[in-house]
Amino acid sequence: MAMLFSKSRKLINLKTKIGLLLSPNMATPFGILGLNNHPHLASFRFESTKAQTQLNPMHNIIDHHSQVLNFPGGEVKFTSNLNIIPETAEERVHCYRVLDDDGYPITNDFAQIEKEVAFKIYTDMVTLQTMDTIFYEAQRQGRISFYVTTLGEEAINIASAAALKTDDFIFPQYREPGVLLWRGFTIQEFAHQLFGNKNDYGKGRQMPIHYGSNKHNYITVASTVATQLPQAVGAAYALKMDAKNACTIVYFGDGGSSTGDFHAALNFAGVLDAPVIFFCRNNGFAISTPVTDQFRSDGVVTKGQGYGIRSIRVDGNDALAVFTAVQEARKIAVSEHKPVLVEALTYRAGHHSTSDDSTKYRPATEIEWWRTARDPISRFKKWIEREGWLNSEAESELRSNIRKQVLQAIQVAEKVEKPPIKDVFTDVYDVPPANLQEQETFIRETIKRNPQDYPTDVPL
Ligand SMILES: Cc1ncc(C[n+]2csc(CCOP(=O)(O)OP(=O)(O)O)c2C)c(N)n1
Repeated sequence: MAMLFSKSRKLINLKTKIGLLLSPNMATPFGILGLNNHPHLASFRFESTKAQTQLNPMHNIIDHHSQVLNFPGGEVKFTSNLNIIPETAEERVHCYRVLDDDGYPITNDFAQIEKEVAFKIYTDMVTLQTMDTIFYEAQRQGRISFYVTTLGEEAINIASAAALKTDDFIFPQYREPGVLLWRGFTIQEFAHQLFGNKNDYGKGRQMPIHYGSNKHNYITVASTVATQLPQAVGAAYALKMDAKNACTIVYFGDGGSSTGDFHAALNFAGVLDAPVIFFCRNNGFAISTPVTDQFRSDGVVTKGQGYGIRSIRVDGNDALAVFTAVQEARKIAVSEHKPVLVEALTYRAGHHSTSDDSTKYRPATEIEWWRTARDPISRFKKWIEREGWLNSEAESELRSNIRKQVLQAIQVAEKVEKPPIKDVFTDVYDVPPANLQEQETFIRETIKRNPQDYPTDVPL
């Protein structure tokens, strides 16, 4: 107690000395010392109510040049209000939507969309959903080793892809195969990758769902969370340097926004004016971590301003809203060379992956509600039906057609030979270094000694 008392006495003495030595708002080696801002020091100067009512901070700022701090990056106004900025705004950032839950437009303020584009958005969302259902089952039957569904995020995948141009580069996380589907990657190509056969462009060296396509400007999935964010900024900067009429888009989850890569990427993009769209799929969970344990901010959208980046929050289960927002973001990125942050609010309606059981950490009723009442596909379907662009006959034909294609693709991919063992050692070095050669010799000798432990369908 005594020690505390003597410390606070020292503090008071120090304040008094500073008060005598420095005039208000005088520069110190530690920055500008706003003594007027200090409640104790300010209060004895303006004791009367009259004096306080005469005190007009705006008057000081406008009339006295000394009340403005000419700081690198721009002028900063001084204030005598000791105002600690609250942690969040009074109201959460609003969420832009076009269609209500019943598929009725609530506004005319959305991008006009051609019948063919709308129909393709619907077809591709249904294709994605069908692929997810059947490939997920194939994993459960032990035919593929792993799978990740996009259930509930079909509108995000397809409508965002529809708003881009083919020259734009895609930097996916792993829950955006729909963007690749939109660009023409076939169901068969997806199946080859999942089965890791010799037609897989990754030559079976990656886990299932790590798709990539040179042809479609789709950078290969890397499952290290958020690693794609700084890469997308670098690529966007290169596009700007080369005066290309294109941007990059990078997808990531709410979990990804907690990484250092996210913050570094936003800062670089803001400073370099890189034409990149940051697309956050805020689906409520990072595996079992809910957003309430992920950040204290109002989601991810508010982080854009912290880096000087424009941002919008959008209903991720509303295909028209996602399409409109990304189209607008692309305009800004390409014509103004500015990054934009889009936060799409959605819900991961499936498990995180085939290695997860999400009913262990969230109620089954909640999952069911999002799957039914907030399903993005049925909402969009109601809208295109009312537009007269889809009827129930076309719908059931479409669904059975896609189902057949996915089943057929599995049968084909399953029979295709696996890539040869030599492919494990190629494509990184022009001439394999000694250690790789040594490892190749070692594995070949081991297989020879223990053939029964190695798959027979991998050519040596
Ligand atoms: C750097 C890194 N840390 C941890 C993991 C393990 N991991 C894989 S997915 C995932 C959750 C990511 O959640 P989010 O970014 O919200 O995306 P979502 O799966 O919800 O789409 C984690 C922690 C990883 N792959 N990479």
